Amino acid sequence: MNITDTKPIDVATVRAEVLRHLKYSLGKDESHASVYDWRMSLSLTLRDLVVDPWFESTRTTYEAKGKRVYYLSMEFLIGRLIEDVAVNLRVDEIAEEAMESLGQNYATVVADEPDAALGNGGLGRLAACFLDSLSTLGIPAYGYGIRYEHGLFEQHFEDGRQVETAEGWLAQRHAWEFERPEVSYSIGFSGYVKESDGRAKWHPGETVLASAYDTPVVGWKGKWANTLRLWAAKPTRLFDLESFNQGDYLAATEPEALARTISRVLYPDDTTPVGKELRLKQEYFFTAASIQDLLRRFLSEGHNLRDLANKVAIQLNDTHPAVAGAELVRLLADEHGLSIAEAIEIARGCLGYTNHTLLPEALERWDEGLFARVLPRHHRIIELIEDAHVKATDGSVRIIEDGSVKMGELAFIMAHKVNGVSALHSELVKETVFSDLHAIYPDRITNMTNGVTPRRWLYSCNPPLRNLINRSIGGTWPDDLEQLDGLAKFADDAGFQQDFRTAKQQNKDRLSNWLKARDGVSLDPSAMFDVQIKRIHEYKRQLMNLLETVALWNEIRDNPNGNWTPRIKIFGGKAAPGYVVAKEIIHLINDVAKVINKDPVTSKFLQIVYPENYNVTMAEFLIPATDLSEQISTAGKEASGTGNMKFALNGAPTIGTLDGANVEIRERVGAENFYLFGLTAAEVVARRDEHDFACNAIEASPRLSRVLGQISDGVFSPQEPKRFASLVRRMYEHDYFLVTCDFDSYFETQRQIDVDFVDTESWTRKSILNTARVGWFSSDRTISGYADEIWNVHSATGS
Ligand code: 26Q
Repeated sequence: MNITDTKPIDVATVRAEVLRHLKYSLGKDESHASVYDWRMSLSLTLRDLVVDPWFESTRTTYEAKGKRVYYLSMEFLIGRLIEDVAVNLRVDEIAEEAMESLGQNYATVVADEPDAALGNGGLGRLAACFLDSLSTLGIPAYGYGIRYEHGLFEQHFEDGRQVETAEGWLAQRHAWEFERPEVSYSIGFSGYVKESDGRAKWHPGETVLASAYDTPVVGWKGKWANTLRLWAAKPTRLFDLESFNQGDYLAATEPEALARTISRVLYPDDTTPVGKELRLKQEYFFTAASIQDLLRRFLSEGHNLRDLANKVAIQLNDTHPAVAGAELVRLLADEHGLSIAEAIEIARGCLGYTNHTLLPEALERWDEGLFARVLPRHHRIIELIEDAHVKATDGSVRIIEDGSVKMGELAFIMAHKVNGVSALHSELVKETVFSDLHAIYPDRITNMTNGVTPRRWLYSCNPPLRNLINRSIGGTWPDDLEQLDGLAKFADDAGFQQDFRTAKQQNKDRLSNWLKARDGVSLDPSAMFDVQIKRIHEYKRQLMNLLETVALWNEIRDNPNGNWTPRIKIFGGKAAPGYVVAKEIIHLINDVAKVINKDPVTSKFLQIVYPENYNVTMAEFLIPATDLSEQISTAGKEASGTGNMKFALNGAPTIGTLDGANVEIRERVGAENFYLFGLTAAEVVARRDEHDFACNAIEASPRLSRVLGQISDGVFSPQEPKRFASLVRRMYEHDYFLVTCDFDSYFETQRQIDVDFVDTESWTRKSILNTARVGWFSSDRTISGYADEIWNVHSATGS
């Protein structure tokens, strides 16, 4: 069913519905309505439009009794929803007209919506793209996660240093969700296990309720809508009346406070696990609620548990929900009486595990004592899973080792398929982190290269380019992105080139206006916009980008009358609050920006901009406006990257290493349209073994030596000259990510880009070919791959 086909909606209807919601849902009179009231009314109007396709999808799925996908993820980094929903329902222009006819500026209303920032970065954003694609493809699916009261922290700079404040998206009403007070499960922790008649029973010492909140997720053209079900933690007993009556008012609210803590806040650490009890409780909380929920649905359809794997596909987004394996075994064996061996087999048939990192320090491990205390039954079950595995494989690989429970091994052993997220990464998964398990199960590891949704990351964030593409190849590309290939034939067409440049310029102007209004900074819209936006991490090498910026500054100062290509270096990204080195890098970027931006000698040619609080919404402004995409991680460290795909799709060539999905992007756009530099993954490994590799590299590069000297002498921190001395010392002594080794080749590649960028025709050609040739990186393609190869599920709409 296609809502826009069956129920044509016009401006007058939307207008009337917005007014109805304003009055009856918000209780506001038009004359007193705030932007918030208008935004809520519009959101509720759009939400109404999703309900019919949502019901229809749910009904179809129940009637078919087919297989469903359950995507378990600690993170869903969604961003704003108004435009997303309006675009998917094809009512974006109608909604805009309706709001304008009510005297409301549509852009202002849209901008009032806070980002739903229930994720840290790539992994969470990937989950959001997958939800969009699952609905677009009409695959019956649920996303399961946590309804955090506070999403990812907000970042501010104080004297150049990152300061975090709590995010508060739920302080306002969340317009898109439906509360389901009747859907709740009791989730236990700690306590003890009692065995009788050969059957174990866990008696938790503490329980909380997991209470469901559903958000419909509508796909392209409103043909199908799935559900994102997020769990909020609530107390099983609201209030301790006894304490209250005894006058201890604080103790009376204690059960409530304790329970709610579990869904209070998103852990802001990407890539370095924290090992904290609360995090373990969060993981188990949402995993157990989700598994109970899907089992209830399965059993309500009258199936036999032995058929579970024919009806249920559970995908684990990294190891964060890996306890699902043990929980499923516990329910099947302890609650439903299956044998442990049978339970393990059935669970494995359902489970798939996606790995997102090779960084050894990022692989989740739990202290065994902590784990056994919080989840005593699961601890025992994991031992049984390990026994079975060891017996079957005369195994060298353990799940519990040296006092820790290794979640990667648990996820691997309990999954029928394990996937990496780019071709290179999947090979490295086989060769490094899981080489032993790969030798035992050579068919288990597979690759599913990431993708991004073209609806949000081209259609909706880039209207000028979207319109140009529609005029050139028609409007059916958003759900068949490889049609963009049809643009390649215009790559040398002068008229098309001019239109392509105009679109880019409009996006650059839009970004400039947005930043001017937000932060008061002015950008020269004719300069090259050179952009690196992602979490701040040493392996992503924002530091190398900055060192190159300083080197360029030096060079311009040495030759101020040179023919320099004006550039604006734009950085965006947050550091984990406890990641000291990442925070030093932020401080250094801001300090260097302060000095360089006020240098009258170089200001025509070079500017650094680092807007605070990078998020999904900022990405939607930045990416379409970008001329050059920075994807410069140390080879072998970035599992995939997804920003790299978004930039290429929006016509920005990449400067990048042979890392993650860069490899596949380059293969597709062509080597001549991708600026490659740096060591390969194999060379990186070899170079690290060379004695004094960093000192040697620095010594061999006068440019780099000079820059490091300036930083450690306090040129950029005159009020505290030694501020960055230790950061620089680290470069010499412990340059684990090989900034020093790749610096020269990075610098030289950038100078080639200076030359190429001003050859307007040839640069435009490269840009066009980037857009034309990256259609394969649609998350629709990725999800089709999971559906065929891992989940064995089919579209219910024939998409
Ligand atoms: C773990 C334990 C405790 C607290 C936090 C965490 C945690 C949270 C988030 C660990 C890792 C993450 C996020 C990882 C992540 O975003 N990885 C990225 O995943 C993308 C999607 O596959 C890839 O494109 C990126 O290359 C990868 O870095």
